[in-house]
Amino acid sequence: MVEAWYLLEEGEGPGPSVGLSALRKLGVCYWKLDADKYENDPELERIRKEKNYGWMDIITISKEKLPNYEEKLKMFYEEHLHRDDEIRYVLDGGGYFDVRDGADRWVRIAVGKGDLITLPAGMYHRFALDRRAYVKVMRLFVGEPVWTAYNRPADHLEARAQYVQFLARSV
Ligand code: KMT
Ligand code: NI
Repeated sequence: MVEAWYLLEEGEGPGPSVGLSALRKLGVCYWKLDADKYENDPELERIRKEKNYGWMDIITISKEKLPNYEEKLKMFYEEHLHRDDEIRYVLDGGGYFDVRDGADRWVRIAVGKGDLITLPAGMYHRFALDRRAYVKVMRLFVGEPVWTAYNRPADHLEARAQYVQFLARSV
């Protein structure tokens, strides 16, 4: 099971845990796969077919492997959204996806090896590495990838309006 909890104020430690069904209501999808066989995994193939995740690449986020590491991490940790789903499959290492719930509270989702997670288009989120300072992820995309991040506030975007509507109907 993927671990998720509310983020409290600085220095207050982790807040109440958040279950998979609550994440689902926010539009977050999650699968657990065997990352050791990502190169030949029928289950991954099934998901990619079903969800139309035709495009993929693999990136490593670490000081050694990622050019402009510090700058990129800073960008990932700025609260932002995309016009498309963010689909990530963790092959090694790990980190945190922080997402906003319906009441604009931060929910921290700890991801590690074997976690395939999707954040819906229009959802405010950010990403941070954990103490391992290393993650290897497969990025998946429907069609040609667009990585544009819109930092908050981005409420004027259609993708945001649609997500807000989804949330309102999802409670
Ligand atoms: C994003 O847009 O938030 C990211 O790509 C985060 C890095 S992927 C682990
Ligand atoms: Ni993002």
